[in-house]
Amino acid sequence: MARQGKMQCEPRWTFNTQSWADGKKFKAGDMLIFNYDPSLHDVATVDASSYDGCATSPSSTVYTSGKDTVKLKKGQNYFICSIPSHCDWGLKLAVNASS
Ligand SMILES: [Cu+2]
Repeated sequence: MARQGKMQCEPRWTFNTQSWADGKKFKAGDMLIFNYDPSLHDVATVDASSYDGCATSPSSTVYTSGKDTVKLKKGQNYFICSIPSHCDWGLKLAVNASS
């Protein structure tokens, strides 16, 4: 399906959310809006190994406002919740954005 302009999407930021992006097509510059209870979760950008290992790295950006807008970059974009164990319980998301 053709699409024009930038898309805004709101991922389900809760446990076992990995499949949220399945079947969705994203482009670089699209916005993901993370809506969640900031007393429960945060959103951290991570690289592939940190995504697999459920750990943030010094290069991670951690968002904590509860309504955080993140612009997708080209390629794989990885997000986890950095609260201990939450990523292990599936609060993680990988989104592939084409150019
Ligand atoms: Cu969490």
